[in-house]
This record gives sequence, structure tokens and C-alpha cells, in this order.
Amino acid sequence: MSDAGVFGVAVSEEAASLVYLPIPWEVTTSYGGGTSNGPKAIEAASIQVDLFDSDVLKPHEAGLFMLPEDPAIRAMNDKAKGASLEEVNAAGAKLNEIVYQAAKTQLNAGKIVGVVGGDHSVPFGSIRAHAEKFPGMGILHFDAHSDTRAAYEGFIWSHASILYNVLENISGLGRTVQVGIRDYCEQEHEFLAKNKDRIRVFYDRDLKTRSYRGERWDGLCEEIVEALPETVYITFDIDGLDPRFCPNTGTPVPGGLDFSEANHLIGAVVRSGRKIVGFDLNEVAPGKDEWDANVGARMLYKLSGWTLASLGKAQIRP
Ligand SMILES: [Mn+2]
Repeated sequence: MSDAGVFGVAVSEEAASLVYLPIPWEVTTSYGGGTSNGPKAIEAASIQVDLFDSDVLKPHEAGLFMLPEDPAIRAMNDKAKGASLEEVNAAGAKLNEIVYQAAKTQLNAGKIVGVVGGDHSVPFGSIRAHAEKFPGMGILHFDAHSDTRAAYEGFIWSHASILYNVLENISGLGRTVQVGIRDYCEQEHEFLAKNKDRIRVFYDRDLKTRSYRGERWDGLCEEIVEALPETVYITFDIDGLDPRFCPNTGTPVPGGLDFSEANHLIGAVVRSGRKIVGFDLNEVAPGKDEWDANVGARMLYKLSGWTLASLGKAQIRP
């Protein structure tokens, strides 16, 4: 790894406004693997991202720092993969505690926290830490999957259950808004219908149909943003994007958002005056070339810039 640091910005942890927690974890992966190598691949690809951003003025000047991977997490991941259901569930609970403590430590030090997965089970502890610090915080969830399955395949802390676990176990949350959803089962459909007020779902099919009939993406973004409270946490599963942006992700689904559409929506959150208080990026799995990691690094930079801008630590480009 380059000594230059993530995005080629040489900055100390102390001087950074935004600290990334890389979590090499994919214990409950159900289909394609490789997301535990996401953080390292994204860090390597980040060197190629130009620091000039078209939306936000010099996001890097606020200081971006990625912690080193915790070898204990990697060891836990390797040990739990293929272990018994009971052991996997115990390992997941342990990881949640580690990520919770790590995020809480950074939040208490006044840092903005961005978790880099790993599969989508990874951010639970960070969302818990953010919800404690920012009561009433809503969640903007980009994903092809609703991730509201109860213990998928028996795994309590499954990547396919992250939003179910968040909504069932974390109190004091504002509304969750899901975007890009196009893969969900009967149980999830019922769960979503039962929790209509807590979760607003903007299904991919509906967004596409409305745009085919002439509605503009900008107007749809306005409607999505209005469903969110004033304080927002973003959980970004890369497979919310069209699979051409993430061909090696674990569970790709045709359809989804363009990179620019997702970026425009995050920008709309910030332009509305809402504050993005934290985020995670997950399910990026490097392939034989660096395309997936390249897209991941660029989305990470966009998420970082918009988050900093929303908190007054960077300026939106005039
Ligand atoms: Mn997904």
C-alpha cells in the first residue's frame, strides 16, 4: 500500500475530520464472495481518484484518513467462514460490538465516521453509535435488496438482514428511506407494508416507470429527500447501482441507479439543508481488474465530499 494514504492525501488521524473504518468481513455471504477484500482494493484504487471534485470544493482539505485494517477482524472473518450457525451468529455479535466501539471512539473524538465494508452486515455497530449520538437520525439506504429479512438462512447478523436488525434493535431512529430496491421476498414485502411509516421504499420499478412517463429525476429526488428527517445517515450498498458499476459484487441484480443519479440524490439531500452525519459503503468486491474498486473509491469520495459539505466543513462548488 502507498504511504500516501487514502486518496493520496497524507494526513494524520489527529488532523483528519473524516475517518474511515475498513472492515474486512463477509462471514454470511450467500452468493459471490470477495467483499472482505473491498476496503484494501478501494484504498488502492483511491490513489487514482482526482482530488478535484465536480460537486464539492476540495473535500480532501478537511482531512481524510483511513485506519489500518484490524488483523483481529480479518482473523475472526477467516475463522467464522464456514463455521457452525451458532459460531457465525456469535462472531457477528462480536463484530457488531467491535464496530460500535470503534465508531463511538471516533465520534467522541469529534470525527465524522465512514465505514468501508465488507458485506452489508458490517455497519450495524456504526449505525447504533450514530443513532445514540444523533437521536432522530434517519437512514437513506441505497440497495438492490431491501435487507429486511429476519435471520436469512439462520444467520442473525446476515448481510441480507441489516435493515431488519437496525429497525428491530436500534431505538430512537427517524425514518428509513430505501432507494433502488428491486429484489425482496414475501416476508420482506409484508414487513415493509407493516412498517410503512418507519420505512419509505422507493422501488426501482416505480422510479423507472415514473421517469419513463416523463417525470424528471430531480423532482423524484426532491420527493425522496422530503421523506427524510433533518439528520441523515447513508448506508450505501454498491449493488443499488446498475451492475455495470459493480460486476463483481456478491448479489448483483439488473436495473438500479446510474452512478450520476445516486450522486445527484445525495447532492439533493445536502442542498435541502439536511445534515449527513455518517455513512458506510459496502458490498464492493474487487474483480480481476480494478473497475469495481475504482467505482467504489469514486463513490467513497462523493459520499465524503457531500457529507463534509452538509456539515459546513467543505463548500458546494458554486
Ligand atoms: Mn444489496
